[in-house]
Amino acid sequence: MTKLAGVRWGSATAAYQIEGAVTDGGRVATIWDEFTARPGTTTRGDTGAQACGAYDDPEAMLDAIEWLGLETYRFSIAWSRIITGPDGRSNPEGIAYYRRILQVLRDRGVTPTATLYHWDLPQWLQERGGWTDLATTDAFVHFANVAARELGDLVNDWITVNEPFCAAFHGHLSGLHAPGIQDEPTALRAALVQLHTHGEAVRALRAVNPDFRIGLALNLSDLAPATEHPEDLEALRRADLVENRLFLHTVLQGRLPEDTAAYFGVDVLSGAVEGIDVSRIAEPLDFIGINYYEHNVIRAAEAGTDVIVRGIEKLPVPEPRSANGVAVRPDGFTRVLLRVAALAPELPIWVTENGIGLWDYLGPDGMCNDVERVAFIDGYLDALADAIASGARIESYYFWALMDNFEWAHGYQLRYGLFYTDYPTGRIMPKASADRYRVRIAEERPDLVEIDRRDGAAA
Ligand code: IFM
Repeated sequence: MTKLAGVRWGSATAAYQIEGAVTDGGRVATIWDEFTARPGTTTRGDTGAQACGAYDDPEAMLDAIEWLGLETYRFSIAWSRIITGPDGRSNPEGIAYYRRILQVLRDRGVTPTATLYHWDLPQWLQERGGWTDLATTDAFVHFANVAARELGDLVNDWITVNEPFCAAFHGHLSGLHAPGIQDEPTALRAALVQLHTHGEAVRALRAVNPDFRIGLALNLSDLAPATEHPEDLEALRRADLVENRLFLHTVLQGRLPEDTAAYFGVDVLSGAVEGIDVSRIAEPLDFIGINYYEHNVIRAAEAGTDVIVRGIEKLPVPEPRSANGVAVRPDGFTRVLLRVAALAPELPIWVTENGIGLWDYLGPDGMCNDVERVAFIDGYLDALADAIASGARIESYYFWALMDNFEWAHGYQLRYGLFYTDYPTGRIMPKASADRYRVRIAEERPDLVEIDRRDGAAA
């Protein structure tokens, strides 16, 4: 038995990042269509209008999943393709698209995990208040119901919301993400309305089918203080509140961290929780999804430079790091997983995302030799094994991403894929990291991928 025995192997994508065809098939506009149309919001003015073309032609993507030997594939269902407006009418074309994908996955023995909210709020809901308005919860519950009824015979595993921290604080405070608002009370409200929506959606999904497995995906950071001085420790506590505890503790314990009111202010907090029963957010889950990317060293700074947390500075991280300056710290991954395991020892953990952004390119031989991502895979799988050895109940691991795609404000420049996407043609081809991930899967599960014993490579 290997140190990673029992883990299900997967990879992930999200609708707006891969589908394109934003005006086709009855899809309605989302906040990302509106945001990316504003000048200066994304690198080079990139938008998701074309992305990887996975709406028009999902075949190459489905073949890539099979070639890697994945047991499970995480994707997201575009709300805007399923529900077309305030009257709640569903769209048969959108439903048929996801049924087609799910049927192919089933035929090929791949278990799907469907994310319901991966940041693509329909624009008509934004115009009515978006994530600050509890009517958005009702609309989401309706969407979840329709998705569960129409697709639930083909998908059993559901993620309600993906990274509510980013949607709340990048969408409504730093303004780096759609809808591009910059206001702290609005951001806190958006965080709590999403968490409340998550709780309501779990109940709605269970009412459709009590056998569904349901969780959410939280991005958590590993944080360390720059020094042991009280000011730095206090700065660390603030960063940990906003980036981690506000989400993790509320979802698992049904109460806000004690320092929430002190940080945001009593009045702001009472506005943010209006109409929300926080205790109902902690609906029992079948798994908790963790997206791990960030390790940061935090220092107190009067004129803080962080775009989200007041009075802190994140120190530049040493090499190795990603192209966008994120630390490569597998030990941080182990720590985050063990932290979650300590809070909820019985709850299975699914690593719903883990990956690295690089400026990948094709060499003269037409291959993408992404050696940093190859090393990343080995380092982070070792870190996963360490977490398991120390008692974390890890059930699944999804590499982000299956293929290069629209990386939000970074557009198409920053690449995360195991497969290289040639955007002009829509072709995808395996990078060195795809070979490596495939070999690692084959080593763990020879029944999924055949290894050519002559050279150690997957056949
Ligand atoms: O591409 C994103 C994804 O949509 C959410 N998690 C982080 C990824 C890399 O930035």
